[in-house]
Amino acid sequence: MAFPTPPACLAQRNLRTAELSQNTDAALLRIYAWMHLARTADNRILDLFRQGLIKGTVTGGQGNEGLIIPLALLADKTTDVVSFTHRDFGGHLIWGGHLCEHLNQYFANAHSPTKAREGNIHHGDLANRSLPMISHLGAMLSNVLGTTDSQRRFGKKAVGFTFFGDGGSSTGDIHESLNLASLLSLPVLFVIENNKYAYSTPVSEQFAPGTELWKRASGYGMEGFSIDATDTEASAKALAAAIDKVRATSRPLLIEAHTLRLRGHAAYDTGDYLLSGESEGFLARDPLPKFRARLAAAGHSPQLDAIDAELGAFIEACIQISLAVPRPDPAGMEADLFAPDSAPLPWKAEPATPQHVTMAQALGLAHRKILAERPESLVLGQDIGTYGGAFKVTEGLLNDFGRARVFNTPLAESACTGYAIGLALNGHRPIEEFQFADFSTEAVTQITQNAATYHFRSGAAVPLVLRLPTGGGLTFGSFHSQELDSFFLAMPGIKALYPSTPQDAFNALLAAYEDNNPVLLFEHKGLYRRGKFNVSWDSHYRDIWQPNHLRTGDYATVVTYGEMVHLASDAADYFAAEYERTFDLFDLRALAPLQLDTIRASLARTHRLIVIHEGRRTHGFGAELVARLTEEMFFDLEAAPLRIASLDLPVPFAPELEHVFRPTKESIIDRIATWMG
Ligand SMILES: Cc1ncc(C[n+]2csc(CCOP(=O)(O)OP(=O)(O)O)c2C)c(N)n1
Ligand SMILES: [Mg+2]
Repeated sequence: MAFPTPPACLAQRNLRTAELSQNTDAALLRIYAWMHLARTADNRILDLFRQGLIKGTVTGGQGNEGLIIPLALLADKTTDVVSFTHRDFGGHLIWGGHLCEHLNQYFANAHSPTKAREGNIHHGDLANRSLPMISHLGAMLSNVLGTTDSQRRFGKKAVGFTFFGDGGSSTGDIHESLNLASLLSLPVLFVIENNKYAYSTPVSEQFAPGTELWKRASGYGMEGFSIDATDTEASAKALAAAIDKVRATSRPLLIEAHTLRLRGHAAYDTGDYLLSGESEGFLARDPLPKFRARLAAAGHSPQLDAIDAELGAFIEACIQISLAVPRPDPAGMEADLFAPDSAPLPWKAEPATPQHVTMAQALGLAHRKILAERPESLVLGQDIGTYGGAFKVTEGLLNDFGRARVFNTPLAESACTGYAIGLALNGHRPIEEFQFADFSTEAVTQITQNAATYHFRSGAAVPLVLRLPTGGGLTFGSFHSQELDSFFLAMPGIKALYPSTPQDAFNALLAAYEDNNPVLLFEHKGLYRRGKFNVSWDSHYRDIWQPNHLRTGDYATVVTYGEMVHLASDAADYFAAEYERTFDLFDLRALAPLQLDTIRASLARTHRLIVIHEGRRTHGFGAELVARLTEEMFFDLEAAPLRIASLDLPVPFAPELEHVFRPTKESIIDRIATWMG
């Protein structure tokens, strides 16, 4: 069914700064119309929730319109970047789309912009750089930084808009993002929506008495000020000047907007915790009636009445249309987890002659090739510039490709990963090095909840390579030695490669780079300098997504990856020599998605399975491999599968302890010999 035609008062979604002084009343009436739309729609959404027609919960923006409506009207929707919060429904309405489309999101029906995979206000408009929110407060700030930077790199004079509440102001991501924006000099307007409460927690329990959040700006080297967002006209003028300034200076700016949350935290909130008279005080400051009274006093009552009537009828008509849309179809959910495979990039057949290199150098070569041939590529990470990275993988790249494309990041894994996600959403393809895989736990939300879920919930691709120097055996202790493969891959939406040779590492970086999804590249630190081998252009580089059948044998099928490939290979030599028993040996290479066809075929022949990995045993990657292969191959198996892994402990420091902690050639031989009986 066709969408109802919006009334004329909604015809314009833009407001220029000059209009506020030269054509003030028309500008203010435009603001009023969108405020009234947002308020009425928010109220109706609450009704529909209470009638059971909307599920989950709804968090209204009632009281926040004096901020979000002028801001969204003033933004340049053809260039700017935004990520609205749960109080910003009015912003969504202005940024793009028809009210029916937004209602479809709330009804979670077949036409929902998130395909009903996300609820209430968790949608965006990626074609127009409105980045959808995830629930995790603070997580979207860095995404806005990345997409805004990407816009600037493409020559667009964009401004980024990002929001957080008085509660969200306490999260680490907020601090990391403010610092990062200032450091990189990004044109981002940070807006604090201070409505005095975070759910039931008052600001007095959020930060120390006397704290004024906007004053934090100076600590980050940026300008900041506060506004009273219940005074819509003043708020519009202050926002207009701020946006112009950010656009012109390319410096970030922090505004603390004193705003209101008139309907409590969410639909179910009883507001019992409010102090006596507080609620009445909020209502007395409600921006909408105040603004209406100001316009009525200027003689605009007839227009205001007409706007109210037209919008009321429009909203009801839209609700009826959206209510009639069918329920969503579960078909296609699994296929949508990952962005579809991309065509191979037109790589040059270089290096044509083999280079005799270590794995670290092979990865360096792959970076060099990508930076030389792919203008959208960027390399970032701690100490990866002049220093060349903790493992010297990126050595020389800064010198050859410049600081704009190869740059150090501050010690802020979460915001830097969020920033990389933002870059990836807008046509850049970042490769981010974590100094040690262990530090990626600082970015777990960005990796597993944000990047990994993006395609499923929005249809947008996040082509992002996260390089993780991994593994133990080097006396680095608990926090520089871990295998985090099964930790991350317990979450859906992430691909992962784990090469064991220099050529595979070279191929893996190219394959990961051209994939349209977040790809974890596990690089075992013990392999970085385990001898030099020939590496050259390999047109079959995408085979890295398949297991490599390294040895043929008939006694058992051994599945392993990473450094363990070499230990397993040595063990296989031993068994061939001492026991005259041979193994089919597979280097898995791709941990996600799993490709097990050749391994199943092998098992059908050998009837015995051995899985070896360096990660811990319990909930380790082997648990999944053994479970899956046993489920599928149970009647082919002649013995219980053997799982060889590290102990269920933190990685111990001293060599004598670490030697016992993780599999060694000797312990692998012992375990297999015992298992063979
Ligand atoms: C990191 C994180 N922790 C907890 C929550 C649960 N939660 C959702 S909204 C909210 C309160 C947020 O308060 P504030 O930032 O002031 O925004 P407001 O809702 O007042 O606009 C909380 C605790 C969350 N979404 N994210
Ligand atoms: Mg709040």
